Parts: sequence; C-alpha cells; structure tokens
Amino acid sequence: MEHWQGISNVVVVGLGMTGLSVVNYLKRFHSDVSVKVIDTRPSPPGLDSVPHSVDVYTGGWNTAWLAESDLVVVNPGIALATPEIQNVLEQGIPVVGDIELFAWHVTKPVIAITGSNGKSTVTDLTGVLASASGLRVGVGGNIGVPALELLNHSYDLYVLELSSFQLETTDSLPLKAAAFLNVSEDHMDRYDSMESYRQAKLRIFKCAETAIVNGDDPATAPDSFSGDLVRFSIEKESDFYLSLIDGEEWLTAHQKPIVKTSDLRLVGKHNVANVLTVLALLDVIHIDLVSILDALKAYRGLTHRCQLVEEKQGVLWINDSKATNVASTEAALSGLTYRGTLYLLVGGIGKGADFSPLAPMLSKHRVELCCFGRDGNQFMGLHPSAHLYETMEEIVENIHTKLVDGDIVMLSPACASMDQFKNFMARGDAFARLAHQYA
Ligand code: UMA
Ligand code: ADP
Repeated sequence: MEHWQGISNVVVVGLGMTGLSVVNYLKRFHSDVSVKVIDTRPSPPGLDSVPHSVDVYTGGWNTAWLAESDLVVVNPGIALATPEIQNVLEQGIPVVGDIELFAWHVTKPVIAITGSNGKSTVTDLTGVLASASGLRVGVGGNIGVPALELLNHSYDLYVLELSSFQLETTDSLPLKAAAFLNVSEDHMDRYDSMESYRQAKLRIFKCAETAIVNGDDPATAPDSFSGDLVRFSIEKESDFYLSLIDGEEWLTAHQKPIVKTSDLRLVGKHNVANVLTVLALLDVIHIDLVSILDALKAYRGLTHRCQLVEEKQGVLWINDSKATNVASTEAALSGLTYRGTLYLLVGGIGKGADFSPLAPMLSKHRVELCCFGRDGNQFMGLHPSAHLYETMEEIVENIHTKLVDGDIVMLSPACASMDQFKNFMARGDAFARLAHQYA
C-alpha cells in the first residue's frame, strides 16, 4: 500500500483493453482515488464500458487534468516520448503502466516472458504446463488479457507476456523467473535504435531472481545481473539444450534428456527454442518436468502461428498472421518443406523495418511473392516473382486457379495488420475464410 500514499487523483491515458482494466482495478481496489481517462482517439475502444462515475476526455489531450494528477497510468501504445507525457514527467508527476500497478499489488509468484518473437507461444505453453502440474495459473499481459484483470481471481502463479512497450513503464515487478527469448528488428517506428529497443526489453530483469537468456543470442543477456543466470540453446551445450542420443534429438535439462524433438507436435527449430525456455521457466519454479510431459507432447500451439487452416487436393493453406516482423517470417520459411510452389502473402504496416534480409532466404525457395497492403510495395524488390495487389482477397482470387498438389499458400506477412484489419487475429481469420472458400 505504500505506493499509494499521497495519491488521490489518477489520470489513465489511453483506454482500450489496458485502460479499461486500469479503471476497473482502481474502482475495485482503490475506490478512494478519483479516476479520469484521456484518450486521443475520438471514440476509443472500451468507451461504452467505462463506469458513469469516471470522467472521460476523448479526441485529444486534456493538459489541465494531467497537471492536477498525482499519478498518470499510460497505455502501452503511448510512447513515453510523447510531448504531453514528457511534460507530465517534467512536472515531477510519476508515469507508470498497468504492469507496474500489478507489481504493487501482487503477492503470489510471477514469471514473465519477453522477446521479439515467441512470447505468446512460450507464455501460453508455460501456463498450460504449470496448470497440468496442478497449480491455479493466471496467464495474461501482452498476450491479450490485461494483467490487472487477473487480480480478480485467486491464483497460485501468474505468467505474464510483456512487450517492450509495457516494460518501459515497469520498474518494480518482482519475478521468480524472467525469460528474454530473442531480439530482432521490430517497432522501429517507436525506438530510435535496436539498442534502445533491447534496453527496454532488458528491464524485465530489474527485479528478477533468475534470468533465463538465449545462449544463441547474446543480446538477450543482461549487461549486469546479480541473480541466477540460466541459458538455453539449440546450438550448443547449455543449462537447457538439444543433445543427440543414438541419432535422436532430445531436449535436455541440466544434462538430463527430457523429451525427443520428434515427440513434439510443434514444428520448426524456433519452437524447440521456445519449449527449452518453457522447461527452464518451469524448472526454476520447481515444477517436476517429468510430470508435465504428456501435456507437452499434446500441445499443438496457438492459432495464427504457422497454423494449418485448410488442406485440399494436396494444397496446404497456412495462417501465420502473427508473423508481424522479419524474423518471424524467416522462422516460418526456415521450417518449410513442400514439393510445389510456395505462394507467400506479405505486407501490411511495415513499422519502418528493413525487409532486405528476407531476399536471400526467398531465393532458396520456389516462391511466388504476393505483396499487399499499405507497405506491400516495399517487398517488390525482394524476389523476381513479386506481384503487387491491394488485398488478400485479390491475391487469392488471382492465384487459386493455378494451385496444384504440393503447393502451399502461406500468410506470413512480416507486417502489422492495422492498415486493413482490426488486429492480427482478424487478418488470420480473413485468410482462413478465403482458404475455406477457394481451396
Ligand atoms: N492510441 C492512441 N491514443 C490513445 C491510446 C491509444 O492513438 O490515447 C493508439 C496507440 O497508438 C496504440 C493503439 O491505439 O498503438 C492501440 O491501443 P489499444 O487501445 O488497442 O491498446 P490495448 O487494447 O490496451 O492493448 C494493449 C496492447 N497493445 C499495444 O501495446 C499496442 C496489446 O498488445 C495487449 O494485448 C493489451 O494491451 C493487453 O495487455 C497487442 C500488441 O500489438 C497485441 N502489442 C504489441 C506487439 O505484440 O507487438 C506490443
Ligand atoms: P510473439 O508473442 O512474440 O509475437 P508468437 O508466439 O505469437 O510470438 O509468434 C509470433 C510469430 O513468430 C509467429 O509467426 C511464429 O511462428 C514466430 N515465432 C515463434 N517463436 C519464434 C522464435 N523463437 N523465433 C522466431 N520466430 C518465432
């Protein structure tokens, strides 16, 4: 409670799922503070659900409200560099995010995951396996369930997916274990360099007892850390690594083989790295790895991540809508085998990324590159087959008559979706509908 001393006026900036969860949390657990909401959007998501007792200002900034506040809680979609937020900080008013409020409140163990790719898969699988071990587990954060909503229930363990945006405004989250999966270019429209993006992610280790880092990606290791350091690797012997026993690959924990790669339903090397991370997280919180093996072997992954949505006449339709940056599309391509042609759908909002690293990879594939969306033209130079369309629908209408046995149609767009869709889920669902319609 000491964090709340002297705080009577809170301004929540940015509604959406996060802002609404902050309002509801404050109403439930801190009913004595006055709450106001500002959202720069004229009609932000969540507006209809705000309690009538809360004043809301939309369509711009209300600097008077900000100046009168004792605490500002910002949505992760608002950069701290925003002039209005900088102004608040200059006045000495603290600015935090929803995860910091969660940190002030939580009393049960928490583990958290960050990284450029694989966060949701690792978070979800960790939750599934910890539940299989008998714990009551609350899973949330960037994965789509605001962390503060989890406090409405009684859990033994919290598993949080944290984005760099959320970590920027988090200072004191006590973690039993924190994992940093990998770092590759993303959100370059918000960060001025890869190093500032990395530094935002490294904040996950600030109050962590154990840091789990990627032995194959040195950028994930903290510059200094006083707790325990655990490494996973798919390339070399580590605390959690891949070993070869009688010609079979085994995921191995502290020299002990746990499960064969061939027993996993998840595909691709990147998913082996993800599972090694999950094993490390569970091990750190003393979950017996043998007890969760059946649940691990049965796990098929999340929707919208390299998900087979249709298979007809030998043509596979794969929805990898969650591939919103270059590295995730590279991961999808590296695990792919097929006899025919790969029709790869790319484009959307490029977030300032450099797409040229995809070119050498595409040159190894028999591919027809189908570019669409706002920044689809930025892919046109990557492969001689590239063709520019407006929408996914237009692409599928054009290619479906030439599809033959052995071909793959894959949406792995390397871009965000919000130019044409509400979010990556809506984009993936639209792709799946096209697949069912045209297959
Ligand atoms: N916005 C404004 N004005 C405002 C407030 C927001 O223009 O006053 C804009 C921002 O530019 C922002 C966008 O609205 O980019 C989205 O805000 P939102 O209201 O949709 O946000 P929430 O619903 O609260 O969702 C947020 C996370 N979104 C972001 O960080 C952008 C969700 O992650 C997260 O699941 C949710 O909180 C619950 O914790 C989504 C995401 O895209 C999946 N995350 C990024 C990623 O994974 O790459 C970081
Ligand atoms: P995030 O929550 O970090 O976006 P997801 O688990 O939702 O991660 O996966 C996002 C995309 O990245 C998907 O296209 C998926 O196939 C790919 N991916 C998953 N894990 C990894 C990894 N370890 N390295 C690279 N790409 C990955």
